[in-house]
Amino acid sequence: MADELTPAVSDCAADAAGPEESEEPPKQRKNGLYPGVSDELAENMKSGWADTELRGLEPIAQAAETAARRAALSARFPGERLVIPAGNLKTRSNDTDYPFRASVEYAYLTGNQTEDGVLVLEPAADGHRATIYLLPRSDRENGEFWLSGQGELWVGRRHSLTEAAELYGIPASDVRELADALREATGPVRLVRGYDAAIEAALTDKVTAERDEELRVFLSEERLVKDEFEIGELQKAVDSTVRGFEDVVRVLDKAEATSERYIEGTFFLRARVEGNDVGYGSICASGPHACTLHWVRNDGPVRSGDLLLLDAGVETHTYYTADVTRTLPVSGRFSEIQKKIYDAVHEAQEAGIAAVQPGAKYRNFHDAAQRVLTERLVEWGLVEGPVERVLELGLQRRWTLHGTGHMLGMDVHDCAAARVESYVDGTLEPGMVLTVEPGLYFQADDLTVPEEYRGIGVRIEDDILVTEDGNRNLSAGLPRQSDEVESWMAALKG
Ligand SMILES: [Mn+2]
Repeated sequence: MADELTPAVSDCAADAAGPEESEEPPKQRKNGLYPGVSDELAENMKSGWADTELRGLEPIAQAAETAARRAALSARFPGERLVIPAGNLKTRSNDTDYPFRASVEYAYLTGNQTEDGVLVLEPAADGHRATIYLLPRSDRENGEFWLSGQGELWVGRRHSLTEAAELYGIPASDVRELADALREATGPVRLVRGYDAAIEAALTDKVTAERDEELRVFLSEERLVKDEFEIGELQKAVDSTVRGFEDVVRVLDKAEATSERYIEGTFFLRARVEGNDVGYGSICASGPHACTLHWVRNDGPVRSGDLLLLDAGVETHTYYTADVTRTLPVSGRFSEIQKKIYDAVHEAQEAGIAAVQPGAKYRNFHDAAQRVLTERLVEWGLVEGPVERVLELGLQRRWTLHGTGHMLGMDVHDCAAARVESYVDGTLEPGMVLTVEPGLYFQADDLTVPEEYRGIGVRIEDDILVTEDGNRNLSAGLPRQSDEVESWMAALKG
């Protein structure tokens, strides 16, 4: 990346106070420009640029859905000002930032993903009037365009406020005026916290933690049932993920020659080419690493004869992510003990998926899968029965470790702020999308199981849509049954 101008520019024209300045006062502070920029160059840079304003833009594909989501939010909090920030860039180190991802709440309600953006719903006679506050195009007159770190010459062209209003179907204003406006505003206000420190500071005397939490909870619960646009995006995410898993199988020999990183990189390529990113750090866990639930270091060897647990998901450009796990024999063929454990997990997953039904309790699919796993553990003599006793005491959890699934959407663990009664203790409804992902994990140092089990971890995870009359497996494009996994791998490895 270019950095020749960065040290001077990063402080920006308006608040320039670099160490050199104390010794030699800048000549051109009146323009907000930097020392070293001649009047002639400054003048030259102001003009000679084409008009690039885009006219007659079509609204984004989900404009109708985002409007409906804002209408539901408006109806829940009548007469109150609602402030939903996108968030700001976060420093990675020195002058480099992490890739920006807008807050889920902001992106869900606007379809926009710009850093520093803020959605405000102002109380109006008939509900609320929405405005998105954004940074406008860079000014070329004052040099911001090329001298500011936020200038478009450095970070790329932004949409003008007029363009943004057309795209998102929401009037747009300059975000640099918002903090002052909020400071002066009167009347009840609620804020989604945790994303934008400047906006929070402006509202600090006007908001309470309890009332803000109610807003956050509502926005999490609003996302429990997905609309048609969201279901389409989740299917796209899954379809790209299926292709990413196929990519990985094709390069397993290269992973064997290098490390788990080859698998991570291969999947990431698919995610970046077809989507926005991976929805979470890919878990590329070979051999005993499969028993570490969130193994994302991915720096271990990949050995023929071991299992590879790959838990990965592509995130679409609109932020919807898949969350899929397959446990694959690196060689292409399961050993006898691997197949025995794998088939038990598969059987448990089938029972779990069957329990995903509209009107069913959310907990049912977890209970169904846990029961099957427990039956096998008792049958194999790893824990003393009867099954009811083991389930009651939770003894199976030494090897099943985690819950059997979660809601899926713009967050991989979606709707996390929803109340217990509307999520974990709630009832499944058509339009909900959740993962079903039982597993069995025998740690390499678990002396309570025979040696042949140790170091084997198996999880199978699919993304399931609750429909009017049952469910649909969005990730059915990847085989799960052990024989089918083997023939699928054989075909891909060629
Ligand atoms: Mn998951």
